[in-house]
Amino acid sequence: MSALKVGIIGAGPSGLAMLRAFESEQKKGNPVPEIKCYEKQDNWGGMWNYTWRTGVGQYGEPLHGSMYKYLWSNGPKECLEFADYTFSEHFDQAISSYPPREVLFDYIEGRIKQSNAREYIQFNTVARWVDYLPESKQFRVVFDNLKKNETFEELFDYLVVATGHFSTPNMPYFEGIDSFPGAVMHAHDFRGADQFKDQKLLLIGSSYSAEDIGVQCYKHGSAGVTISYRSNPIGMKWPEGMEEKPLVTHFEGNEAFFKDGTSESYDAVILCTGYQHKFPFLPDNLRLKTKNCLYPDGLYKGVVSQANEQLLFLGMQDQYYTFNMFDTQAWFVRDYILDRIQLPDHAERAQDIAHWMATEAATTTGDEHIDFQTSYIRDLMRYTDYPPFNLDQVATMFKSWLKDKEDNILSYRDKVYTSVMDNTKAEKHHTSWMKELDDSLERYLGEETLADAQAPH
Ligand code: FAD
Ligand code: NA7
Repeated sequence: MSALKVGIIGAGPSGLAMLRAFESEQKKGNPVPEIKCYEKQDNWGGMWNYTWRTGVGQYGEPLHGSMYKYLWSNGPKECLEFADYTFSEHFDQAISSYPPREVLFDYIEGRIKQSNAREYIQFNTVARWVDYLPESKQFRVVFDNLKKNETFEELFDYLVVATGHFSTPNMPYFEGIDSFPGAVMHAHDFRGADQFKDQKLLLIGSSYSAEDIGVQCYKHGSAGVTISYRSNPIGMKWPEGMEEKPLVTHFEGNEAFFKDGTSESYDAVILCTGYQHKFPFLPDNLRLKTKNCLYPDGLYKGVVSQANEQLLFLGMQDQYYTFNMFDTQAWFVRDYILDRIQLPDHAERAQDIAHWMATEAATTTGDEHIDFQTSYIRDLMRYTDYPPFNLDQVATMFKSWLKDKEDNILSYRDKVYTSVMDNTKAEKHHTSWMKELDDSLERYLGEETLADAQAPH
């Protein structure tokens, strides 16, 4: 066993889940393969590792981070909780259900810090190119040590791609946008609402980014927020100052024209038009080619590549579930690599994938999407010893979260839920979300309540 070499690309929540899965096996005294993880940023945490930079990083590499200031969890933390490391264990106190970014980063880090995982990770190192060598049945991966400006090669029997898929913007063109006089950016480059105070904003797209960036900008004092949708409006009860319009047809100067024949002028445009699954380090025949969906084509059990069964992908689905889904995937991949899970043949795997994809295609509502991803995780969990948890209860919380948002998009983050891992009931945050302008860990865990902060609304 010790001869097997496993390479992991990316040390975000998915890559760290992979390290944790092997560590849990090691702790039982069982042999594990030789593991190496490579991360292009200078720290772990993936998206949760906030950066002020946009465009390129310190070493000229396309920047991974799409995270922004004042981001508070957009779903209840009880739905993403690790089954083997609870929020109560980490914080030693009950906290609210929708913590800010820094608090979630602290939680992610808390679990992995319990191990010596850092020793397995080479930071500031980007995967540049992968070849499969059929003679030795290994992957040859070329890495770039960004700090040293040096390339090097490694061979692996299994390659785990955990590079995320909310990093490379999807940037559609709208006629006239080239002459728009104000700021035009993609959500990937949005770093917080500050610069948009007193500005009239146009957001294009109607999913999580548009909803969350729109509400954040409203909260932090933008003069108005219009969300322009292509297929369907988000459909919340927006407060005065926020509205939805059908898709932009074109721009003339600072004026945007919409499909319904109306037009309006704006100070800035933010494209919340989603991301591309992008794997520039993989040759065409090994690339995962998919849109953002709950069951990408070509991945058996959502993780094993049909193109090469030694190639594994983590976290490539659109996500209701996050951290605990990455865990269940990582545990599955671990047991597959350890030869405890046998794959059916290629055709049977294709059939299984087709079945899941057809089931997803028949879903339309948010509740159905949640049920679908719940079934997916339940299916994965049958195979491994990842600590079982009450998935039905998590699905119920997700559905209730959808309803909370519909009821009031500005106050849903004040709701509290109960952990299915250890029954801890969340505490209300000391300040309502709309009034809380400080998202630091220190302020969040502190007890004092500032006199109603000077929120603009
Ligand atoms: P990532 O977190 O993206 O990590 C991938 C890692 O791979 C990165 O560290 C990256 O640097 C590294 N990498 C990429 N390419 C290479 C390469 N070639 N070589 C070496 N390393 C590489 N989820 C929630 O549960 N709750 C939320 O509130 C929430 N909010 C979000 C807000 C935003 C703005 C975004 C973009 C996502 C949000 N998510 C949220 C989803 C988030 O993507 C997941 O929580 C999680 O970060 C995914 O983990 P991952 O490890 O799969 O990918
Ligand atoms: P999503 O959830 O993939 O959504 C992308 C949105 O962009 C969706 O509403 C699309 O509309 C819209 N889109 C895509 N292309 C276009 C064009 N050409 N014109 C107009 N609108 C377009 O990405 P998000 O960034 O919202 O969320 C990703 C993650 O980031 C998520 O996990 C969050 O937690 C943060 P469609 O409905 O397809 O017509």
